[in-house]
Amino acid sequence: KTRSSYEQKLAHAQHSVSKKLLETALAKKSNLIASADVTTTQELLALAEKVGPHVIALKTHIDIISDFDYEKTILPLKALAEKHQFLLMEDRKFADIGNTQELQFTSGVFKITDWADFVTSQVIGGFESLDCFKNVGVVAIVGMSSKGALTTASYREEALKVALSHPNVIGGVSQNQIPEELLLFTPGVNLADSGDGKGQQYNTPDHVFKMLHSDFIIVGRGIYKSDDPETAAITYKNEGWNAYVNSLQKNT
Ligand code: UP6
Repeated sequence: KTRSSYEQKLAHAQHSVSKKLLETALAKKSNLIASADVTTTQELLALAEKVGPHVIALKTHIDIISDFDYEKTILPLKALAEKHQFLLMEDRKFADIGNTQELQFTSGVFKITDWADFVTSQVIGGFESLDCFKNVGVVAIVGMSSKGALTTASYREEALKVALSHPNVIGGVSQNQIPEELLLFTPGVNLADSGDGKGQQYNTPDHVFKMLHSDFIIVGRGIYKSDDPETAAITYKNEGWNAYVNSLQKNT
């Protein structure tokens, strides 16, 4: 089975965030999303500055930032995203009824709706639970990378039905192939480790582009825990891009 190129996906993309991601990937020759799982504003901004030129998006877990302050955390982060041309992906993994998700998305201290370009959401709450994410792209959690995850084949099949039919959804997180109409975001990527002793399971960029037809790789500790995060980001960017190009050539 063949995979589509970014150009082909761009030609069919409906959502503005899908287009922006694919255009950024082609412009930067990168399919790398760095996961900024750091716990202070200073570390977050320092990482964004270093890896920004090499990534298409920075993925946050904004609720782990101990000293979160909208003005001091988000405003400079947005400025760095503009400067280095990357998108902001908030990995909130919403998992509630629509009304609660809407409150979690728009209110509280994080006000995710004001700054995220796209967010992750479980689809366990059903189709209408995703209606509130009007001004962003949604990446549906279809399958998880951790050992023993309950995202079985039948769950994934139902999750994909919701993802494919909802206009706010741009793609899915999965460790399996998903339909071409969706962008595939794959976490659990690390060149050095096979796991973390806490259930995480890792694959290489080569594996995920060839076997899963991933579009974008998400790398956390492989980059931010490295002694030199910028060099690590460049390594993952180049590995990811070469793996993508090779996965296209397998078609011919
Ligand atoms: N993530 C996964 N697996 C999933 C979904 N999301 O690892 O199925 C997220 C984690 C973390 C990042 O919440 O932020 O991707 C992976 O980080 P790591 O590379 O340091 O393991």
